[in-house]
Amino acid sequence: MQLLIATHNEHKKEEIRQILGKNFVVKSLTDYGIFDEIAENGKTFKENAEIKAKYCFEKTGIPSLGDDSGLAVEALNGKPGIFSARYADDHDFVKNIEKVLDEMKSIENRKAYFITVLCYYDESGAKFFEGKVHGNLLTENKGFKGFGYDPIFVPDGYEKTFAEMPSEEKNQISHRKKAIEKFLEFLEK
Ligand code: ITT
Repeated sequence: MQLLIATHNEHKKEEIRQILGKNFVVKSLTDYGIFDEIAENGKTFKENAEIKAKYCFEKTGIPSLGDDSGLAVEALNGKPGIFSARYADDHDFVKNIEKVLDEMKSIENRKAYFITVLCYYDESGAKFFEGKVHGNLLTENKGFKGFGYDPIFVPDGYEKTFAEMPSEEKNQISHRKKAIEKFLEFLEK
């Protein structure tokens, strides 16, 4: 099956490609020469995932998968949430982590979760799939793999951050993996 991944984020695309496996021909926006900044002005992960997937399906006619994701920190009332990519500065992972750690200074409750909402869009319209992974935030960065907030997030049941795991390990337990599993179950029906 051919699938267009509606993202400009290469890390996300690569994780999605790895998780989907061999039965999918994964195309990126670059493959279709789409460099447009897609305005993510939704108020929820779901709305933003649909904006991306719908835009790409309407532009290409190829079934499209939008991924809107982020980190929700309990003590920060769910922030950075839908603003995860631009919490301190647009796609500046270093500054975004610094802001979260700064706001979490001297806060003992370190609970947080990653969430992905996928929107699959084809001629039948939109379908949604959600995945979450719970864990705790460190007080400083550990590890260099992955992207975004991976260096400060330790998933429950582990003693290392997502950024210390090989991609295969993160991709077996992540929010993205859980959402994609639900998408694959839907396709099998
Ligand atoms: P597209 O909109 O082009 O897909 P994006 O990076 O802007 O790319 P989002 O708006 O969904 O995507 O923002 C997601 C942000 O949440 C991302 O930039 C990271 O900061 C964070 N994030 C999402 N998934 C993550 C993961 O698996 N590990 C670490 N951080 C993640």
